[in-house]
Amino acid sequence: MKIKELKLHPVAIADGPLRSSYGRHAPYALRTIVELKTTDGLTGISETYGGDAPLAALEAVRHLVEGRDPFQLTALWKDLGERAEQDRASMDRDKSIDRSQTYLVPGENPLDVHTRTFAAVEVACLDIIGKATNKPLCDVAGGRARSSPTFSAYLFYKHGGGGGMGDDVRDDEYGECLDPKSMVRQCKQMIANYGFKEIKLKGGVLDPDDEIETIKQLRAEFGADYPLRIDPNCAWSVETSVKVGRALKEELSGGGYLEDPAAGMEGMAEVRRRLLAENNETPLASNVATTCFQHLPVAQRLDAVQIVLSDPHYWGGIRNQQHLSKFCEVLGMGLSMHSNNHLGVSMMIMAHASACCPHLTYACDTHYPWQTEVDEVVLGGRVPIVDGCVEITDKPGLGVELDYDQLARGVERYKNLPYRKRDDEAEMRKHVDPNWKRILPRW
Ligand code: GKR
Ligand code: MG
Repeated sequence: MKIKELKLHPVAIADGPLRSSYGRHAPYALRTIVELKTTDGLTGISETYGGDAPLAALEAVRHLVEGRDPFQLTALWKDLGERAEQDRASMDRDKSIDRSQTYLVPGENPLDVHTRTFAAVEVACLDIIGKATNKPLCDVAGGRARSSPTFSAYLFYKHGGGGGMGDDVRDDEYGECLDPKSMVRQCKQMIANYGFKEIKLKGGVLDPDDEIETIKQLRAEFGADYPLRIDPNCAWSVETSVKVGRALKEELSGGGYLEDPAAGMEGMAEVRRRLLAENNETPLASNVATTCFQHLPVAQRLDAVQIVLSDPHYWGGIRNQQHLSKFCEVLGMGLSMHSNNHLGVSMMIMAHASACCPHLTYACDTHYPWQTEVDEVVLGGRVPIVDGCVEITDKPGLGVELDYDQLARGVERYKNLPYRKRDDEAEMRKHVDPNWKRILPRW
Protein backbone atom coordinates (compact mmCIF):
# COMPACT_ATOMS: atom_id res chain seq x y z
CA MET A 1 0.00 0.00 0.00
CA LYS A 2 1.23 3.48 -0.88
CA ILE A 3 0.07 7.00 -0.16
CA LYS A 4 -1.47 8.22 -3.39
CA GLU A 5 -2.43 11.75 -2.43
CA LEU A 6 -2.01 14.33 0.31
CA LYS A 7 -5.05 16.60 0.60
CA LEU A 8 -5.00 19.75 2.70
CA HIS A 9 -8.12 21.57 3.85
CA PRO A 10 -7.50 24.90 5.58
CA VAL A 11 -10.53 25.75 7.74
CA ALA A 12 -11.70 28.60 9.95
CA ILE A 13 -13.67 27.80 13.10
CA ALA A 14 -15.54 30.35 15.18
CA ASP A 15 -13.84 31.24 18.45
CA GLY A 16 -14.89 33.54 21.28
CA PRO A 17 -12.88 36.58 22.42
CA LEU A 18 -10.80 34.60 24.91
CA ARG A 19 -8.00 36.41 26.70
CA SER A 20 -4.48 35.40 27.63
CA SER A 21 -1.11 37.09 27.95
CA TYR A 22 -0.88 36.81 24.14
CA GLY A 23 -3.88 39.15 23.82
CA ARG A 24 -7.37 38.31 22.60
CA HIS A 25 -8.56 35.53 20.32
CA ALA A 26 -9.83 36.54 16.88
CA PRO A 27 -13.42 35.67 15.82
CA TYR A 28 -12.11 32.60 13.99
CA ALA A 29 -9.28 30.23 14.83
CA LEU A 30 -7.44 28.59 11.93
CA ARG A 31 -6.85 24.86 11.54
CA THR A 32 -5.78 22.51 8.78
CA ILE A 33 -7.44 19.15 8.16
CA VAL A 34 -5.11 16.66 6.52
CA GLU A 35 -6.14 13.65 4.43
CA LEU A 36 -3.93 10.90 3.05
CA LYS A 37 -5.51 8.73 0.34
CA THR A 38 -3.94 5.33 -0.28
CA THR A 39 -3.71 3.06 -3.31
CA ASP A 40 -5.88 0.58 -1.34
CA GLY A 41 -8.73 3.05 -1.09
CA LEU A 42 -8.16 3.97 2.57
CA THR A 43 -8.17 7.53 3.87
CA GLY A 44 -6.17 8.58 6.92
CA ILE A 45 -6.98 11.92 8.54
CA SER A 46 -5.43 14.33 10.99
CA GLU A 47 -5.67 17.94 12.15
CA THR A 48 -3.03 20.57 12.81
CA TYR A 49 -2.37 24.31 13.12
CA GLY A 50 -3.89 26.56 10.51
CA GLY A 51 -3.02 29.50 8.30
CA ASP A 52 -0.41 30.13 5.64
CA ALA A 53 2.75 28.96 7.41
CA PRO A 54 1.58 25.49 8.54
CA LEU A 55 -0.07 24.97 5.16
CA ALA A 56 3.09 25.93 3.27
CA ALA A 57 5.14 23.61 5.49
CA LEU A 58 2.85 20.71 4.59
CA GLU A 59 2.91 21.63 0.89
CA ALA A 60 6.69 21.63 1.03
CA VAL A 61 6.79 17.94 1.99
CA ARG A 62 4.14 16.74 -0.45
CA HIS A 63 6.82 15.11 -2.65
CA LEU A 64 8.17 13.23 0.40
CA VAL A 65 4.73 12.00 1.46
CA GLU A 66 3.09 10.93 -1.79
CA GLY A 67 4.30 7.52 -2.93
CA ARG A 68 5.37 6.50 0.59
CA ASP A 69 4.40 3.36 2.53
CA PRO A 70 2.25 4.62 5.46
CA PHE A 71 3.56 1.82 7.72
CA GLN A 72 7.16 3.06 7.49
CA LEU A 73 7.03 5.72 10.19
CA THR A 74 10.71 5.53 11.06
CA ALA A 75 11.65 6.45 7.51
CA LEU A 76 9.02 9.18 7.59
CA TRP A 77 10.69 10.64 10.69
CA LYS A 78 14.09 10.47 9.03
CA ASP A 79 12.84 12.39 6.02
CA LEU A 80 10.51 14.88 7.74
CA GLY A 81 11.01 15.05 11.48
CA GLU A 82 14.73 14.69 11.83
CA ARG A 83 15.19 17.98 10.02
CA ALA A 84 13.87 19.58 13.20
CA GLU A 85 17.05 18.54 14.99
CA GLN A 86 19.20 20.08 12.25
CA ASP A 87 17.19 23.30 12.31
CA ARG A 88 17.44 23.52 16.05
CA ALA A 89 21.18 23.06 15.91
CA SER A 90 21.60 25.84 13.36
CA MET A 91 19.18 28.15 15.18
CA ASP A 92 21.10 27.47 18.34
CA ARG A 93 24.08 29.05 16.71
CA ASP A 94 21.94 32.08 15.91
CA LYS A 95 21.38 33.45 19.39
CA SER A 96 18.81 35.95 18.11
CA ILE A 97 16.27 33.12 17.85
CA ASP A 98 14.79 32.13 21.18
CA ARG A 99 14.54 28.38 21.48
CA SER A 100 11.40 28.46 23.57
CA GLN A 101 7.76 29.27 22.85
CA THR A 102 7.90 32.35 25.11
CA TYR A 103 7.45 35.09 22.53
CA LEU A 104 5.40 33.43 19.80
CA VAL A 105 1.80 32.34 19.57
CA PRO A 106 1.51 28.56 19.24
CA GLY A 107 1.69 27.37 15.65
CA GLU A 108 4.02 30.19 14.61
CA ASN A 109 7.29 28.97 16.14
CA PRO A 110 9.76 28.27 13.30
CA LEU A 111 11.57 25.81 15.58
CA ASP A 112 8.58 23.49 15.65
CA VAL A 113 7.87 23.55 11.97
CA HIS A 114 9.26 20.11 11.14
CA THR A 115 7.91 18.33 14.21
CA ARG A 116 4.49 19.96 13.61
CA THR A 117 4.49 18.93 9.95
CA PHE A 118 5.73 15.44 10.73
CA ALA A 119 3.05 15.02 13.42
CA ALA A 120 0.24 15.90 11.01
CA VAL A 121 1.43 13.29 8.52
CA GLU A 122 2.35 10.65 11.12
CA VAL A 123 -1.10 10.76 12.74
CA ALA A 124 -2.82 10.35 9.36
CA CYS A 125 -0.51 7.36 8.65
CA LEU A 126 -1.42 5.82 12.02
CA ASP A 127 -5.08 6.36 11.16
CA ILE A 128 -4.46 4.42 7.93
CA ILE A 129 -2.63 1.65 9.80
CA GLY A 130 -5.55 1.43 12.24
CA LYS A 131 -8.02 1.20 9.37
CA ALA A 132 -5.90 -1.38 7.52
CA THR A 133 -5.71 -3.61 10.60
CA ASN A 134 -9.14 -2.74 12.01
CA LYS A 135 -7.67 -1.55 15.30
CA PRO A 136 -7.96 1.75 17.20
CA LEU A 137 -4.95 4.04 16.76
CA CYS A 138 -3.70 3.72 20.34
CA ASP A 139 -3.69 -0.06 19.94
CA VAL A 140 -1.53 0.01 16.82
CA ALA A 141 0.77 2.44 18.67
CA GLY A 142 1.57 -0.24 21.24
CA GLY A 143 -1.64 -0.49 23.24
CA ARG A 144 -3.33 1.56 25.86
CA ALA A 145 -2.66 2.53 29.44
CA ARG A 146 -6.24 3.80 29.70
CA SER A 147 -9.39 3.69 27.60
CA SER A 148 -11.09 6.85 28.86
CA PRO A 149 -8.50 9.66 28.93
CA THR A 150 -9.50 12.53 31.20
CA PHE A 151 -9.59 16.22 30.33
CA SER A 152 -9.83 19.34 32.46
CA ALA A 153 -12.15 22.35 32.45
CA TYR A 154 -10.10 25.01 30.65
CA LEU A 155 -11.36 28.38 31.89
CA PHE A 156 -10.66 31.68 30.15
CA TYR A 157 -11.34 35.28 31.04
CA LYS A 158 -13.25 36.57 28.06
CA HIS A 159 -15.19 39.44 26.60
CA GLY A 160 -18.81 39.04 25.57
CA GLY A 161 -19.37 37.09 22.34
CA GLY A 162 -19.22 33.50 21.15
CA GLY A 163 -17.11 34.03 18.05
CA GLY A 164 -17.83 34.32 14.32
CA MET A 165 -18.68 37.47 12.38
CA GLY A 166 -21.64 39.10 10.62
CA ASP A 167 -24.36 36.54 9.84
CA ASP A 168 -22.10 33.80 11.11
CA VAL A 169 -21.93 34.59 14.84
CA ARG A 170 -22.17 31.82 17.46
CA ASP A 171 -24.15 31.90 20.69
CA ASP A 172 -22.17 33.26 23.61
CA GLU A 173 -22.67 30.24 25.82
CA TYR A 174 -20.48 31.38 28.70
CA GLY A 175 -20.97 35.16 28.48
CA GLU A 176 -18.51 37.88 29.44
CA CYS A 177 -16.17 36.78 32.17
CA LEU A 178 -13.72 39.31 33.53
CA ASP A 179 -13.86 38.84 37.30
CA PRO A 180 -13.70 36.03 39.88
CA LYS A 181 -17.44 35.69 40.30
CA SER A 182 -18.17 35.23 36.60
CA MET A 183 -15.28 32.74 36.39
CA VAL A 184 -16.92 30.58 39.05
CA ARG A 185 -20.10 30.72 36.96
CA GLN A 186 -18.17 29.76 33.80
CA CYS A 187 -16.62 26.82 35.62
CA LYS A 188 -19.94 25.57 37.02
CA GLN A 189 -21.47 25.70 33.55
CA MET A 190 -18.53 23.89 31.95
CA ILE A 191 -18.50 21.19 34.60
CA ALA A 192 -22.28 20.77 34.27
CA ASN A 193 -21.83 20.34 30.50
CA TYR A 194 -18.84 18.01 30.46
CA GLY A 195 -18.32 16.61 33.96
CA PHE A 196 -14.67 17.72 34.23
CA LYS A 197 -12.91 16.83 37.50
CA GLU A 198 -9.84 19.06 37.21
CA ILE A 199 -9.71 22.79 36.54
CA LYS A 200 -7.25 24.95 34.64
CA LEU A 201 -7.46 28.74 34.66
CA LYS A 202 -5.80 30.72 31.90
CA GLY A 203 -4.29 33.68 33.75
CA GLY A 204 -2.00 36.56 32.84
CA VAL A 205 -5.03 38.73 32.05
CA LEU A 206 -6.21 40.51 35.22
CA ASP A 207 -4.13 41.96 38.01
CA PRO A 208 -2.52 38.97 39.79
CA ASP A 209 -4.46 39.77 42.99
CA ASP A 210 -7.71 39.29 41.07
CA GLU A 211 -6.45 36.03 39.61
CA ILE A 212 -5.46 34.84 43.09
CA GLU A 213 -8.97 35.71 44.23
CA THR A 214 -10.42 33.79 41.26
CA ILE A 215 -8.53 30.64 42.24
CA LYS A 216 -9.60 31.04 45.86
CA GLN A 217 -13.25 31.39 44.86
CA LEU A 218 -12.96 28.33 42.60
CA ARG A 219 -11.52 26.35 45.51
CA ALA A 220 -14.28 27.60 47.82
CA GLU A 221 -16.92 26.54 45.30
CA PHE A 222 -15.55 23.17 44.15
CA GLY A 223 -13.44 22.01 47.11
CA ALA A 224 -10.13 20.18 47.28
CA ASP A 225 -11.39 17.25 45.17
CA TYR A 226 -10.96 19.41 42.05
CA PRO A 227 -7.24 20.02 41.46
CA LEU A 228 -6.53 23.57 40.27
CA ARG A 229 -3.90 25.02 37.93
CA ILE A 230 -3.19 28.52 36.74
CA ASP A 231 -1.25 29.47 33.59
CA PRO A 232 -0.37 33.14 32.95
CA ASN A 233 1.88 32.30 29.95
CA CYS A 234 4.93 34.07 31.46
CA ALA A 235 3.08 37.32 32.28
CA TRP A 236 4.65 37.52 35.75
CA SER A 237 8.08 38.49 37.02
CA VAL A 238 9.87 36.07 39.32
CA GLU A 239 8.81 38.26 42.25
CA THR A 240 5.12 38.16 41.26
CA SER A 241 5.28 34.43 40.51
CA VAL A 242 6.61 33.77 44.01
CA LYS A 243 3.94 36.01 45.50
CA VAL A 244 1.17 34.15 43.65
CA GLY A 245 2.72 30.77 44.47
CA ARG A 246 2.82 31.77 48.13
CA ALA A 247 -0.77 33.04 48.14
CA LEU A 248 -2.04 29.88 46.43
CA LYS A 249 0.15 27.32 48.20
CA GLU A 250 -2.81 25.39 49.54
CA GLU A 251 -5.07 25.80 46.48
CA LEU A 252 -2.46 24.54 43.98
CA SER A 253 -1.47 21.54 46.11
CA GLY A 254 -3.00 18.06 45.79
CA GLY A 255 -2.69 17.50 42.04
CA GLY A 256 -2.59 21.12 40.90
CA TYR A 257 0.30 23.12 39.46
CA LEU A 258 1.63 26.54 38.58
CA GLU A 259 2.11 26.70 34.81
CA ASP A 260 4.68 28.94 33.08
CA PRO A 261 4.48 31.73 35.65
CA ALA A 262 7.70 33.45 34.52
CA ALA A 263 9.63 33.60 31.25
CA GLY A 264 12.59 31.38 30.44
CA MET A 265 14.22 28.41 32.03
CA GLU A 266 16.24 30.61 34.42
CA GLY A 267 13.13 32.49 35.52
CA MET A 268 11.25 29.27 36.21
CA ALA A 269 14.23 27.85 38.11
CA GLU A 270 14.42 30.94 40.30
CA VAL A 271 10.70 30.75 41.10
CA ARG A 272 11.14 27.10 42.06
CA ARG A 273 14.18 27.81 44.27
CA ARG A 274 12.39 30.57 46.12
CA LEU A 275 9.19 28.59 46.63
CA LEU A 276 11.12 25.57 47.89
CA ALA A 277 13.04 27.82 50.29
CA GLU A 278 9.64 28.69 51.77
CA ASN A 279 8.71 25.03 52.01
CA ASN A 280 6.32 25.39 49.11
CA GLU A 281 6.45 22.35 46.83
CA THR A 282 3.89 23.47 44.25
CA PRO A 283 5.21 21.96 41.00
CA LEU A 284 5.89 24.16 37.98
CA ALA A 285 4.53 22.97 34.65
CA SER A 286 5.46 24.24 31.21
CA ASN A 287 4.54 24.20 27.56
CA VAL A 288 6.55 27.34 26.93
CA ALA A 289 10.03 26.74 28.37
CA THR A 290 10.15 23.07 27.39
CA THR A 291 9.06 22.48 23.80
CA CYS A 292 11.51 19.86 22.55
CA PHE A 293 13.57 16.92 23.80
CA GLN A 294 16.74 19.02 24.03
CA HIS A 295 15.07 21.18 26.67
CA LEU A 296 14.38 18.31 29.05
CA PRO A 297 17.81 17.64 30.59
CA VAL A 298 18.33 21.38 31.05
CA ALA A 299 14.93 21.81 32.70
CA GLN A 300 15.63 18.88 34.97
CA ARG A 301 19.16 20.00 35.90
CA LEU A 302 17.93 23.49 36.76
CA ASP A 303 14.79 22.09 38.40
CA ALA A 304 12.95 24.68 36.29
CA VAL A 305 10.07 22.42 35.24
CA GLN A 306 8.59 19.52 37.18
CA ILE A 307 5.71 18.75 34.80
CA VAL A 308 6.19 18.82 31.04
CA LEU A 309 3.12 19.72 29.01
CA SER A 310 3.20 17.54 25.96
CA ASP A 311 1.25 18.10 22.79
CA PRO A 312 1.40 15.58 19.95
CA HIS A 313 0.72 18.41 17.47
CA TYR A 314 4.13 20.03 18.00
CA TRP A 315 6.18 17.45 19.87
CA GLY A 316 6.20 15.30 16.74
CA GLY A 317 3.15 13.08 16.87
CA ILE A 318 1.99 10.09 18.84
CA ARG A 319 5.21 8.08 18.90
CA ASN A 320 7.26 11.07 20.02
CA GLN A 321 4.62 11.63 22.68
CA GLN A 322 5.34 8.09 23.89
CA HIS A 323 9.09 8.79 23.87
CA LEU A 324 8.38 11.94 25.86
CA SER A 325 6.40 9.91 28.37
CA LYS A 326 9.40 7.62 28.87
CA PHE A 327 11.86 10.50 29.00
CA CYS A 328 9.85 12.23 31.71
CA GLU A 329 9.48 9.04 33.68
CA VAL A 330 13.24 8.43 33.59
CA LEU A 331 14.06 12.04 34.47
CA GLY A 332 11.57 12.01 37.34
CA MET A 333 9.37 14.66 35.70
CA GLY A 334 5.58 14.65 35.51
CA LEU A 335 3.65 14.81 32.24
CA SER A 336 0.42 16.52 31.32
CA MET A 337 -0.97 17.78 27.97
CA HIS A 338 -1.38 21.24 26.46
CA SER A 339 -3.92 22.33 23.85
CA ASN A 340 -4.96 25.04 21.42
CA ASN A 341 -8.30 25.67 19.72
CA HIS A 342 -9.20 22.51 17.85
CA LEU A 343 -11.91 20.38 16.28
CA GLY A 344 -12.99 16.78 16.86
CA VAL A 345 -10.13 15.24 14.86
CA SER A 346 -7.59 16.79 17.22
CA MET A 347 -9.78 15.83 20.16
CA MET A 348 -9.29 12.21 19.13
CA ILE A 349 -5.57 12.72 18.43
CA MET A 350 -5.16 13.98 22.00
CA ALA A 351 -7.33 11.18 23.40
CA HIS A 352 -5.34 8.44 21.63
CA ALA A 353 -2.03 10.12 22.54
CA SER A 354 -3.09 10.17 26.16
CA ALA A 355 -4.38 6.59 26.02
CA CYS A 356 -1.02 5.17 24.91
CA CYS A 357 1.20 7.16 27.32
CA PRO A 358 1.46 5.36 30.67
CA HIS A 359 3.24 8.23 32.41
CA LEU A 360 0.60 10.86 31.64
CA THR A 361 -1.23 11.14 34.92
CA TYR A 362 -2.97 14.54 34.84
CA ALA A 363 -6.21 15.40 33.09
CA CYS A 364 -5.23 16.97 29.75
CA ASP A 365 -6.07 20.48 28.60
CA THR A 366 -8.61 20.91 25.84
CA HIS A 367 -10.11 23.99 24.18
CA TYR A 368 -12.96 21.84 22.82
CA PRO A 369 -15.71 23.44 24.95
CA TRP A 370 -14.91 26.73 23.20
CA GLN A 371 -15.95 25.40 19.79
CA THR A 372 -19.48 24.46 18.70
CA GLU A 373 -21.19 21.86 16.54
CA VAL A 374 -21.65 24.51 13.81
CA ASP A 375 -17.93 24.25 13.03
CA GLU A 376 -17.38 20.54 13.69
CA VAL A 377 -16.03 18.59 10.71
CA VAL A 378 -16.41 15.14 12.25
CA LEU A 379 -19.22 12.95 10.88
CA GLY A 380 -22.05 12.64 13.39
CA GLY A 381 -21.13 15.85 15.21
CA ARG A 382 -19.01 16.65 18.21
CA VAL A 383 -16.94 14.08 20.05
CA PRO A 384 -18.66 13.48 23.39
CA ILE A 385 -16.91 14.37 26.64
CA VAL A 386 -18.67 12.59 29.48
CA ASP A 387 -17.56 12.82 33.10
CA GLY A 388 -14.52 14.70 31.81
CA CYS A 389 -13.48 11.72 29.66
CA VAL A 390 -13.29 10.94 25.96
CA GLU A 391 -14.01 7.29 25.31
CA ILE A 392 -11.72 5.35 22.96
CA THR A 393 -14.19 3.24 21.00
CA ASP A 394 -13.55 0.03 19.03
CA LYS A 395 -13.59 1.95 15.76
CA PRO A 396 -10.38 1.71 13.73
CA GLY A 397 -7.77 4.46 13.64
CA LEU A 398 -8.74 7.72 15.27
CA GLY A 399 -12.34 6.48 15.34
CA VAL A 400 -13.75 9.49 13.50
CA GLU A 401 -14.47 10.29 9.84
CA LEU A 402 -14.88 13.60 8.06
CA ASP A 403 -18.19 15.20 7.25
CA TYR A 404 -17.33 16.64 3.84
CA ASP A 405 -20.20 19.15 3.79
CA GLN A 406 -19.09 20.57 7.11
CA LEU A 407 -15.50 20.56 5.92
CA ALA A 408 -16.48 22.53 2.82
CA ARG A 409 -18.20 25.12 5.05
CA GLY A 410 -15.04 25.47 7.13
CA VAL A 411 -12.95 25.93 3.98
CA GLU A 412 -15.40 28.55 2.72
CA ARG A 413 -15.15 30.47 6.01
CA TYR A 414 -11.37 30.33 5.69
CA LYS A 415 -11.44 31.69 2.14
CA ASN A 416 -13.54 34.64 3.25
CA LEU A 417 -11.24 35.62 6.10
CA PRO A 418 -8.83 38.53 5.74
CA TYR A 419 -6.14 36.95 7.96
CA ARG A 420 -3.93 33.89 7.62
CA LYS A 421 -2.24 33.67 11.02
CA ARG A 422 -3.10 33.99 14.68
CA ASP A 423 -2.46 37.52 15.92
CA ASP A 424 -3.91 38.07 19.40
CA GLU A 425 -2.11 41.41 19.79
CA ALA A 426 -3.86 42.83 16.73
CA GLU A 427 -7.22 41.83 18.21
CA MET A 428 -6.37 43.63 21.45
CA ARG A 429 -5.48 46.77 19.53
CA LYS A 430 -8.68 46.55 17.52
CA HIS A 431 -11.09 45.98 20.41
CA VAL A 432 -9.49 46.86 23.74
CA ASP A 433 -6.57 49.29 23.56
CA PRO A 434 -5.10 50.76 20.34
CA ASN A 435 -1.64 50.76 21.91
CA TRP A 436 -1.69 47.26 23.38
CA LYS A 437 1.50 45.25 23.19
CA ARG A 438 2.44 41.97 24.74
CA ILE A 439 4.84 42.83 27.57
CA LEU A 440 6.68 40.14 29.51
CA PRO A 441 6.56 40.39 32.42
CA ARG A 442 3.48 42.57 32.64
CA TRP A 443 3.26 42.30 36.41
O1 GKR B 1 -5.68 29.67 23.64
O2 GKR B 1 -4.95 31.60 24.28
C1 GKR B 1 -4.89 30.37 24.26
C2 GKR B 1 -3.81 29.69 25.05
O3 GKR B 1 -3.02 30.65 25.67
C3 GKR B 1 -2.99 28.80 24.18
O4 GKR B 1 -2.59 29.45 23.01
C4 GKR B 1 -1.77 28.25 24.87
O5 GKR B 1 -0.94 27.64 23.93
O6 GKR B 1 -3.28 26.78 26.03
C5 GKR B 1 -2.02 27.14 25.81
C6 GKR B 1 -1.16 27.13 27.05
O7 GKR B 1 -1.39 26.33 27.91
O8 GKR B 1 -0.21 27.91 27.15
MG1 MG C 1 0.35 26.80 29.06
